[in-house]
Amino acid sequence: MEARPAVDDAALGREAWSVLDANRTGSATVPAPGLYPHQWSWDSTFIAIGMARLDTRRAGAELLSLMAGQWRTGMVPHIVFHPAHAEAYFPGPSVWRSHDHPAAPVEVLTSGLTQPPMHALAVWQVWRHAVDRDVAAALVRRTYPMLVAQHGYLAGTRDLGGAGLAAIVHPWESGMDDSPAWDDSLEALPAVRYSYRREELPERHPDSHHDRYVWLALRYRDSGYDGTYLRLEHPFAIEDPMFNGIWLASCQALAELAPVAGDDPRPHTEAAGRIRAAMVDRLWADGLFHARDLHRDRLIPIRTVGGFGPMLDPGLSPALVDALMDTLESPRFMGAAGYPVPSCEIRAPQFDRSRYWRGPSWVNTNWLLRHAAAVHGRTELVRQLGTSTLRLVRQSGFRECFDPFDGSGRGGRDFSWSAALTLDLLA
Ligand code: 2M8
Repeated sequence: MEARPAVDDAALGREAWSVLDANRTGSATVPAPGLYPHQWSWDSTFIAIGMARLDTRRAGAELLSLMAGQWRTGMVPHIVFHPAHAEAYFPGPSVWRSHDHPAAPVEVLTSGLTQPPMHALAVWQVWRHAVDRDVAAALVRRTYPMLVAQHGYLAGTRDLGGAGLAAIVHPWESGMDDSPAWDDSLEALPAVRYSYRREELPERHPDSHHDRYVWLALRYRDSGYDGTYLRLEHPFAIEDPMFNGIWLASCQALAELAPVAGDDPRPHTEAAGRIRAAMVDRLWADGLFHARDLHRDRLIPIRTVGGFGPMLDPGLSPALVDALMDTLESPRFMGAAGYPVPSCEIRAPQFDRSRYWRGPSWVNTNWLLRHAAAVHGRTELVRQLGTSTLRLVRQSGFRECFDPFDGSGRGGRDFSWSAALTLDLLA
């Protein structure tokens, strides 16, 4: 494992901030230099949460730059492209062709998929921790209608199962693209092969899966990004507990923000209640939440870190929180990992300690679980997740993800959300 000289909190904070400065392109921050040269949706929400501890204006600019990519349908795209690096990442704007779509923004090029709806939760965090209250209040008033539109899109177009949950229509929408949770659903798709240069691909995707990712994206694009097509024809539709747990937490955050924006909080609290009831009814089994494949109408058996997403909900019953805590602390997850929280159950045959969302620990999911633990007053878990996440970045730097046994870094270096959330953890 790489050895790093010991750094105190102040020096670690300075290092984190300099990573964010280096990854800045105009008002946005890219996830990592080279590897991801555009603005990614949930990355920027975590980046804004960290930045808010020191610079309210910059945190707000990060979110507003992202929301400039919002479609008139309310959909917030998973990538807002940086024009100077247009085709430096595959698939780039020439694949998504957002400029051909009447609902897409004219000024910026975007992808046609979305990502976990962290946005209202991020605005609320910025509001709670802002160093400049006036700037934060202005940000809340400006973004509130955008966030309401985003939630309306999820509740309408994305309720493909008709039960009140939002479905993801592509693994990229989960934010955990190569998670073993999607393996069977992907393998049920036709075997396809595309002719892009293989060396352009990120190392984490077995080729056959990446071809299917592209195939799914092209099918959706060729439908005109059409909601009816998603309901009737699109072959990948999954109710994911992390995506929906984050959405629920964002509904609660919107209820907190509503009075600041001069609006009624009740519809957001009611929406949260509906999502909670649907998740408990449809996604709970064996001490954890599971993803549901809508085409096969069955729960996906593998346990992943995504199954803890609904713990972000302050209204989740104490009995379910206790059961989730047991699973989290068991040898399937934290009990057998030196550095929590592995992205996939350690005992699963698909677990791979070095491959992205198939095993490694991530700063953003650690932050989410720490936030969930705080919501439920589990102070020992809050302390443990905070300390072990800081230990990871102190030892291995602001890497994209980490080996859950020895803490060594994996994936990109100088990764923005690892740096930004370090600032939040140090605060
Ligand atoms: C990874 O996803 C992108 C596709 O969106 C990729 O694999 O190229 C994921 O880790 C995702 O969660 C993250 O937002 C993105 C950028 O950091 O990279």
